[in-house]
Amino acid sequence: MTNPIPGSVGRVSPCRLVDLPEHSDPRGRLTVVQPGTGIDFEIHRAYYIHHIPDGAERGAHGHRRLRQIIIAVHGSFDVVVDDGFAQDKFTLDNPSRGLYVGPMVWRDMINFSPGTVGLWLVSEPYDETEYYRDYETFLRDAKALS
Ligand code: T46
Repeated sequence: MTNPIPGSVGRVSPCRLVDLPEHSDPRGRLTVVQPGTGIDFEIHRAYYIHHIPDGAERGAHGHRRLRQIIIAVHGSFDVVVDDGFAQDKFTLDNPSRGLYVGPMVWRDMINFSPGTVGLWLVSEPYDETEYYRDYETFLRDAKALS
């Protein structure tokens, strides 16, 4: 499951962890997400997941164009990424560190800790036709890219 070359998954644009600027003072910590600070796309939509039942898993899809930063704002979960050639698993457990996932990457979100809130900041408006929901179709198109 673990890829020997970190960040090598993602043939169009590799997946990577992004450290987000954090401002800490006696009142707590404030984290900033802004294009230019490790994020190379304009944010056109945000959504978050919460009240996740024990054992639930999300994802099982890929995107044709969408780029995204995934942040565990509270709690933790794992993101398994797969570009049709290699897989890797990233654990998100720090609200000041996001995971960039680019286009043509299949992803699964698993191992949610109780009370997790996950935030997605993405490059495109919602468009169901932009999703791959069938792994075999994703694999066929991903392999055609090489
Ligand atoms: C992802 C994971 C974590 C909308 O109407 N607008 C939206 O922007 C989104 C993201 C979803 N929806 C509707 C479509 C479905 O009726 O919300 C419902 C659940 O969405 P979906 O089945 O796509 O849920 P997941 O877990 O498969 O995936 C969603 C995101 O689509 C996906 O990009 O990373 O949450």
